[in-house]
Amino acid sequence: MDAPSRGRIDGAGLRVAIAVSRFNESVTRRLLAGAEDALRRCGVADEAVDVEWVPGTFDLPVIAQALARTGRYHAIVCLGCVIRGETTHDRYVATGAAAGLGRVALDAGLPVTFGVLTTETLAQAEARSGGAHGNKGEDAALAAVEMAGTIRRIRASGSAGAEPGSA
Ligand code: INI
Repeated sequence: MDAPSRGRIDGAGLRVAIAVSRFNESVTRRLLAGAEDALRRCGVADEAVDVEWVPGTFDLPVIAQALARTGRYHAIVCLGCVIRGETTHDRYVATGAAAGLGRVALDAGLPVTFGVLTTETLAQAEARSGGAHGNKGEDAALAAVEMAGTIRRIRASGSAGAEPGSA
């Protein structure tokens, strides 16, 4: 079954942090450009977006946590690129990042979105960072704005004393 369509995602008034990995920087710069462009198109002001670079994808969670703890942001977009190597190292990096970012999101009650590519080759990563398969940085930014709006709506209806089931 299809999910309800997103319609226009309104990011006006949101403050968003982007944490981005320097590892595989030729790809992550493209993810970052896609994310920044998507935020702008949603109406998030340029001055309401802060970018923090981290060494690699595995390092994203602790920086996302530090950003979350400032209380300044409605959402955090995390960008990285893990490409399969000769050993299993890449799997530990990607799995650790995914688990860590999920934990930060739940601990903080904030959207912490996963714009991390996990691919077999550089070509696959390029195809997903502004190529034939879109731009996963853009997708992560759109998800962050949508989620921030949903959380805002849920909290507002709660504080307005809505009856359960009345929405
Ligand atoms: N970091 C990445 O972002 N992508 C990779 O493909 C990668 N591999 O395969 O090694 C990678 N490693 C570095 C890692 O993210 C940390 O920066 C490092 O382990 C220090 O904590």
